[in-house]
Amino acid sequence: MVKNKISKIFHKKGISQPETTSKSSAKKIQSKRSKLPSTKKFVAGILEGNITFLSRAITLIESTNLKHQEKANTILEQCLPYANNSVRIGITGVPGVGKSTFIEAFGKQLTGEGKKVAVLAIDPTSSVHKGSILGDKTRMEGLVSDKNAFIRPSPSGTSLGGVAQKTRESIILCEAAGFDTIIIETVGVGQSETMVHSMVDFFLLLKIAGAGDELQGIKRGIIEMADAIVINKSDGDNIKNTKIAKVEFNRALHLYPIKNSGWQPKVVTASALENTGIKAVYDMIEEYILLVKKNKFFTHNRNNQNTYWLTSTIQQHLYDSFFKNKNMSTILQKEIKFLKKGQTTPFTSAKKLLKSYNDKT
Ligand SMILES: Nc1nc2c(ncn2[C@@H]2O[C@H](COP(=O)(O)OP(=O)(O)O)[C@@H](O)[C@H]2O)c(=O)[nH]1
Ligand SMILES: [Mg+2]
Repeated sequence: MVKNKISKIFHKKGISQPETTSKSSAKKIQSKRSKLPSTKKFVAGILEGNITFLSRAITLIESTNLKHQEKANTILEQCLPYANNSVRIGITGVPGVGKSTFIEAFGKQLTGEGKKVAVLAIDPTSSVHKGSILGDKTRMEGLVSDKNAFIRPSPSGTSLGGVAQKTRESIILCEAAGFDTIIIETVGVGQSETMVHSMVDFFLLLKIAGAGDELQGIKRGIIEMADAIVINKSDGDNIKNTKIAKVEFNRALHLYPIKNSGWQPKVVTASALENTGIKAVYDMIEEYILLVKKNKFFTHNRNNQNTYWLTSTIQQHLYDSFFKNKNMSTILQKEIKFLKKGQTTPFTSAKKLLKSYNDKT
């Protein structure tokens, strides 16, 4: 209504738009905003657990601006000695399974136990479905307003690999800021579960019963990765179905050999909406952490994950540097032609291309 009134005024000739903020003060605000605090201030702020500094540092990590990235790297390096002291939990499941509702209930359980929780999301579709973040925040209302919780949606418009790196770096900052429980949420799209699995200590798969997906549509690899399956929406008429699903999933889990962690994956039923089974999930993860700290798998796994990220980053870099190189792509096209004519073999061509790449770099 108000908007209409204003626009009528604007349409009358001779009446100019009233200035709501003076130009000079707007400039002042802008320059203040664009002026970044010093790295020292950033690090001190993060170590004090200051959420504003933490958020801004994560924004630097996500930035495509080279100067920002450099600053982010220095901040990261200085925060690293204070990181690592947390339990990292990955949560995955198809859209609608109840991840956001579950994280709200589970997060409240954690803060209720005196923990500090950071929730980071990896959503390769987030650039397309920006609206979902809004929906998520309303389902995590309690957690959003909890001072011991920090929620950060996935950066959009980046490749999955890019998001993964940024998320791993954000984990370090959250830990340095004193968050002792890090939840990484991902929607079951593409390779995102594998990504999340390779950066967490405990991997939790959310499912629902009665959707027929206990028998079909399950990506085999995901069940294999799971340390626990939570059958959500175990409430109302659905309780009976979830009990049946529990038996089926238990049977499925027992088909796999025991994990390197020494942990036998478990199936739990829960209702995120009615807050049942949430404490059981909490206790189960505590039990798991006790076990893997005792048998040293915890550290072993994190070391393996670090090595994996080191080598996979190099792989990605080499791949890009080769395939995005114009010279190489010209020679590659030529070799493909020879290959089609039967004048060379893939291996001879590959050797030739690699030699030419190595000679030039
Ligand atoms: N009955 C029931 N509904 C739930 C439960 N958890 C979530 N839902 C509902 O399922 C829908 C999807 O939940 P949401 O948390 O957004 O799922 P997400 O897409 O996996 O994040 C919402 O309408 C929720 O209210 C539950 O435990 N029981
Ligand atoms: Mg959600």
